Amino acid sequence: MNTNEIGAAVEEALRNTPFIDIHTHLFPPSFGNFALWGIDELLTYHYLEAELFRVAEIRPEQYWKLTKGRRAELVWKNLFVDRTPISEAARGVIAVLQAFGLDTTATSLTEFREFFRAQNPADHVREILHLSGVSQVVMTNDPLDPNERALWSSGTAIEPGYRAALRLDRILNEGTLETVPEVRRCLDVAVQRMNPLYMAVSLPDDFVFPADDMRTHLLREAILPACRDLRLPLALMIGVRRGVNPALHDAGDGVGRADLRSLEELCTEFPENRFLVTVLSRENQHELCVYARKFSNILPFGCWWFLNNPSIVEEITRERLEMLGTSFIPQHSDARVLEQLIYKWRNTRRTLAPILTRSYQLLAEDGRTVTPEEIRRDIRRLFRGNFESWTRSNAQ
Ligand code: RAT
Ligand code: ZN
Repeated sequence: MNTNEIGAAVEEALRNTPFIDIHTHLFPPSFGNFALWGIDELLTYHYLEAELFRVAEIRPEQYWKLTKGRRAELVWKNLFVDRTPISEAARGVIAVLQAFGLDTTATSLTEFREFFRAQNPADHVREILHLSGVSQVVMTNDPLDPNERALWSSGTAIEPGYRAALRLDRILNEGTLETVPEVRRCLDVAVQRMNPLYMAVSLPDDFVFPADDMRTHLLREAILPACRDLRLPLALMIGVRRGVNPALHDAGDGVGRADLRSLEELCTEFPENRFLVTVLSRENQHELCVYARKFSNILPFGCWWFLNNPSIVEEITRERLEMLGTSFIPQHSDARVLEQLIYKWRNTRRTLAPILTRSYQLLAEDGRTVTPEEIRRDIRRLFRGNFESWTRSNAQ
């Protein structure tokens, strides 16, 4: 294949491979208010709120007193009417509107609201998954959220396409449960109810393991033994600094470089556990690749949150391909609002196409031409197979 043919084969494989979105904050329609969709939710996404506070007159305290509808209108006016929406998060909303044939230059939200109100939720989910090229989304499920717990314990049916992930932030970062037996019982009950694909925790930039603290104690005595017994990977999402500017609520979290020697300690002490790992700091990306080369129980995943911008995704993905071949998971969406799947996955495909093409082209120059079949196999592995093989013991 020549360069053009390679490029076309890569694009074809990216387009036709149904991806698994391994980390989102989405919920199925049966979860009622947990399931966010539509224009008001899209515009009040905290990535956009952070941008609003940079330019609008309004102070955060006043903003939070407004209704969601008013907040959405303010975001639209400030970021989409008075300014050109060229940031990643703003352009994403434009891409969603365009996907539905809506007027991206409208000055009011009326037409958009009418459009979304007219959708049947279950059909809308099916359509969005189809448009996004995603076959399955993994949720973020908090076993200690009373409202969510009520839904799980009443056996609420879950629409196809959604799977659970058990999120441990309250247990490991807030110390809500104190003893090892309490934590273990909570995990066993939650796993029984949710049938999660993995457990997950976000960790601060100053995360240290081992340390003389509750987190180390619970990881060692409760969480990692439970993950091993239940054959579930633990996703470590390292490097978030919560509440750097608390007035901004969800938009107020920041990032810091972490000391990944803690990861080395974890992998050495728990060689039978599997760790899905993502790091928020750009400065930690190369080290993560090096650690993944030392410990086969690390599977790097995603370009998380502030990293999910084409320039940075490109850099990280090239580095990972060069250092790890296809043994990583390039991206997750982190979508909170259903329709975000459309733009986030479209952007990922668009950014990855030239990177993969270039890798195959270099390989061809060095003496090995790839076939379209091999390209499909690689892309399937990156966006499905690697995750499936790590979670197989727990697949549907
Ligand atoms: O990307 C985000 O939406 C963040 O607010 C976080 O939710 C982060 O992804 C997380 O899972 O902690
Ligand atoms: Zn997230």
